[in-house]
Amino acid sequence: MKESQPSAIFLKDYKVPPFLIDKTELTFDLDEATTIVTSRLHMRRNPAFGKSTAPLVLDGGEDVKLIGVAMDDYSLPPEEYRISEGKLIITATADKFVFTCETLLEPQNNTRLEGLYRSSSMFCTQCEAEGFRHITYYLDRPDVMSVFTTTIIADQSRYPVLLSNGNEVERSKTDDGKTLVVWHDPFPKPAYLFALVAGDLAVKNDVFTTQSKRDVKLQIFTETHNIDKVDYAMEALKRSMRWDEEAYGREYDLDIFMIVAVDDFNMGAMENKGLNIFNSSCLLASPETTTDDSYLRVEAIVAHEYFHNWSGNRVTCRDWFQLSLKEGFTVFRDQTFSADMHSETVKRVEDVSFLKTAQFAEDAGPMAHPVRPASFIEISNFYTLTVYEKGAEIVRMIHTLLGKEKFRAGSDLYFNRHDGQAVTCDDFVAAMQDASGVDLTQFKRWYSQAGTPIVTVTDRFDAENGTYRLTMKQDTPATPGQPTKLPLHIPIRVGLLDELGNALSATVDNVNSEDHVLHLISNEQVFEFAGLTARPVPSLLRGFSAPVKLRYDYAPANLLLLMSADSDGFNRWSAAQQLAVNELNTLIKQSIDGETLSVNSQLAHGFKTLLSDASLDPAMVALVLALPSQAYLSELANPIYPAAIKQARQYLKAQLANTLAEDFERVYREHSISGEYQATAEDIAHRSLKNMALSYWVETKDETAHRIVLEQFQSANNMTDQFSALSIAVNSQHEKAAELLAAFYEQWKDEPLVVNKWLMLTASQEHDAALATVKGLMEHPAFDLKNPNKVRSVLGGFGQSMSGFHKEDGSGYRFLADQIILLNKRNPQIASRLCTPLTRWKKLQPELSVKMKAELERILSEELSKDVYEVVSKSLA
Ligand code: B3K
Ligand code: ZN
Repeated sequence: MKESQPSAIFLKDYKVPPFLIDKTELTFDLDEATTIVTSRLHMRRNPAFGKSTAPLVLDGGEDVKLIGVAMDDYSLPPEEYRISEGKLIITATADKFVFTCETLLEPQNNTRLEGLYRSSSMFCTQCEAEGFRHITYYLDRPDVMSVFTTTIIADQSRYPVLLSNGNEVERSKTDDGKTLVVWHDPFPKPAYLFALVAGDLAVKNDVFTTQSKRDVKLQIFTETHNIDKVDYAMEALKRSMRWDEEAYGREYDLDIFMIVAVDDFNMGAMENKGLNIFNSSCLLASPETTTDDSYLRVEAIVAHEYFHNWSGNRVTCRDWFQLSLKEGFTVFRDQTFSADMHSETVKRVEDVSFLKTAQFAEDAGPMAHPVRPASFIEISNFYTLTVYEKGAEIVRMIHTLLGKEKFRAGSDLYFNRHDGQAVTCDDFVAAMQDASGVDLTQFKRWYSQAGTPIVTVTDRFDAENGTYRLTMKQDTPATPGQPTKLPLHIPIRVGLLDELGNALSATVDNVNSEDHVLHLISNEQVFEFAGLTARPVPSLLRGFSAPVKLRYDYAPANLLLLMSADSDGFNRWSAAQQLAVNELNTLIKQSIDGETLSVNSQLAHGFKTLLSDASLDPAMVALVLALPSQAYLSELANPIYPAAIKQARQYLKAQLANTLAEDFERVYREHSISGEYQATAEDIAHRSLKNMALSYWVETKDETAHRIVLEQFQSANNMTDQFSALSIAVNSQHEKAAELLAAFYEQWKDEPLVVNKWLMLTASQEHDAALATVKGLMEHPAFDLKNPNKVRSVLGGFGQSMSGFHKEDGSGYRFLADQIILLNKRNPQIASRLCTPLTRWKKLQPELSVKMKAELERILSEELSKDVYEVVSKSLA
């Protein structure tokens, strides 16, 4: 353990910066061994800070070597500045001055992948949140916005492409024959949006004409061998640009928009002004190598990063506590975009399913924090599902409370009022409130209160006067640092059905409708529906109108009714999930108690109806057929018995398969489409239902089904079908599974993105030798500890495997802890992310819980990065 532990910083301590940087002039002299960065900062004291003689304190990093410092071209002798804990401090400064400094970097040794680093043969950058300080000394905080001019000097033959933000304004040759390019970005921006790329790259060009008839040059850059895989991303970019004009009235501002794909990247992508940098896994797509899911992901991420140009770049965050200001809003924007491009209900189900599995688990664990955290040790740890996904739910609730038109008026006001500013979540809500007249005072608690509220509903029908009453209670469990909670403003969309499933109109507060938004604002409240002749079946929380856990004691028959007849597509799915969860919980309990598993499955009836209804969207049918995942069942369980969850789920799947074997076979055949691959909603829907049906059918151990898996694997003309066949073979423990895995690797070993999928599937297998398999993968030629995608595939995949990770003797936990310790220094952000499965130790069955805890303690006894220290120490607190 370190002598002194890293300390937290607090939102309440926020102060405006003492200095401003009007202009930033950077020169990069790039070279393989050392890169020299010269920065000239045109600075002045910030009038908003008040009169002061505060010293100039610039952020830096231990990996930055300072060559020299000057003030207004006077070189400072060492006694006139000092460096302490990575910061450069100059005590005496004028009110206005030009600060110059020269730093030396070794990008090739940068394994943290923040700041300037090498990926394959190129140079690239990642500056959000605090990466810029690893390039040069700076006021590295988002409320310091500056106009950047960037000069890049490099060898022409190795780095013919030299890119930075804004527009290229100059290109020449230096005396020693190198290329010199100057980029200028006219929009003031924080340093986290700075980017630079240099390499020998191929480009795809296109043009987008904006609504005001300006032509914007679009460019996507990749390594030469990948340039044939960017057409889909380019089309997605143009769709995003058009959509943001139509849905939000937002037009692109610069004359050029560039995207670059890099292989080594800590996350998905980055919205640098005019120069987005993408993890190649989130940009490249081709039918042969990319699954439908990945196609949709490429489209969503291209859109997300593009939308940041307004929600994030033109209007940015005042400080990192406000991260959800840009992330929650932008996720909401990309979710709505994808819904508009495909199916609204399918998209909603996918997003909610993810939220309920992963964000709810985060909100119930030791790292639980509000959407606007009050403190942090390392900001990189707060790019979380809470900030992103729950943050998006908050914006969605505002949309529900305001309605479409007023929400648009609110977003217009927000963008216009704050263009060019660094603002807060409060400013966002104020704009929404001012433009709509809707009071959001209590609603704002969603930003500051952590934890998932539990809403418990009971009901009573009064036949005499035809009223139906819903009593709702809300309760948010305690989270670290927040023992007591205040009531939230929770919008709950509700409809009523008669016993045949017809929608009923009813009157609430003098409004007669088939669909009501109820405002739950107190700890307990009663809502009365008038004008009914018989007891209705309630359809609660339609569209998942709030990120809460809903508790209402539904009879199985009513869940079946909702599943087949509710007018709200989301709740049809939700009812099926609830039914499946109830049955799985019965089975889990039997398994824990050592009983023989058996269940009289109502779900089978629901599935039967669904499989025979040709009028339904096949994508929705596939989603309803998907049993709750092991991860979701773990989130619901307390304590978690991993082996019981695995066994129960396998049992139910096999039982449903045997009951409905003929239906699954028929549906498989009906939805097998031929022809050229297309990533359209319609074709994706058919493929998803077909492959879901096959995954059941194969469980019957029917020979035809087994043969069809092999045939589909061999003859598929697209990765979705081939990879589905492979996954089905692996998950059903098909006798040829190992052979197929080997053949798949042989076929695709030269396509790194496909190999990543293979690594993930291999690492997440459920069998006794799972841990040994993963250890083997770490030695496999396809594995590379330097590449985050590979680490995520293998170790992330492993963390999902009930058999490998949760081995009874704790060896799975020990193995993961070893890898975290190994990666802690090399790449702290990735190491910290890998800790997530270990943070659940308190919820595990007692024998496993102690073993997991011991591994966390072992990690904590090491010399740790801030990133890993924060997660591990909070988990043990
Ligand atoms: N803003 C970036 C995330 C940066 C993460 C830094 N650790 C991508 C995005 O959310 O669009
Ligand atoms: Zn984002």
